[in-house]
Amino acid sequence: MASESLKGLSSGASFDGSALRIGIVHTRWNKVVVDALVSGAVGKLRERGVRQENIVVQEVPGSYELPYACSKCVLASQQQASNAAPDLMTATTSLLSLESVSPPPPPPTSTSTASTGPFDAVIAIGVLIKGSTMHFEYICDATSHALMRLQMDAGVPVIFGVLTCLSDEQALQRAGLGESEGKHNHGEDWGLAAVEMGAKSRLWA
Ligand code: DLZ
Repeated sequence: MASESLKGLSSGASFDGSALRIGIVHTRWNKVVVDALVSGAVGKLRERGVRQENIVVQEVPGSYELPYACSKCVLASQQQASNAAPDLMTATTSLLSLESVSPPPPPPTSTSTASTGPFDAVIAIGVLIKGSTMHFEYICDATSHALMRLQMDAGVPVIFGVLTCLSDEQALQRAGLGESEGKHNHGEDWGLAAVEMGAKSRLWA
């Protein structure tokens, strides 16, 4: 297996996440693995200074739903920033919950810690495991293309946190679980990638 430096993962630069707002959308499918990946991502976000209230986590059924949900999160946060939409994307309300939309929420108080504003990056996290039909290929293809299209169209970095595995063992290993010696939690890489891309996209604005 290639070393971290050969793969380009290790870098001297460390980016400051203290001003960033990051969305995470994850699946319920393959929950054990997904939970470990989400923890890995959140851990690195926090390590790089992203404030807890600036990390917004949303859940969807499966990977096929990730592009739509990420798109809604990105758009809602951008509209909210321009005061054109109700406050759907704070850390304490759920975008996908009708209760957060109607009745209207009370005005924010000075003690509220919920953050608002556009996301600097969104991480889409899911785990696809190949079965005996073509389902896997279709979902991998559709999901990866739609997530790429989203970041190009919305101008917001979308981190591809979708494992496309040929076995349960591969999935466990890539979430830092199981017995394998080479195990590594890829969620950590996605957290770091989100901070780097979020910081860079501010510089490039
Ligand atoms: C249906 C399905 C299957 C068979 N496998 C997975 C999987 O391994 N990982 C995953 O994230 N989702 C899977 N799904 C669910 C689909 O992504 C999607 O939720 C449903 O087809 C409903 O649109």
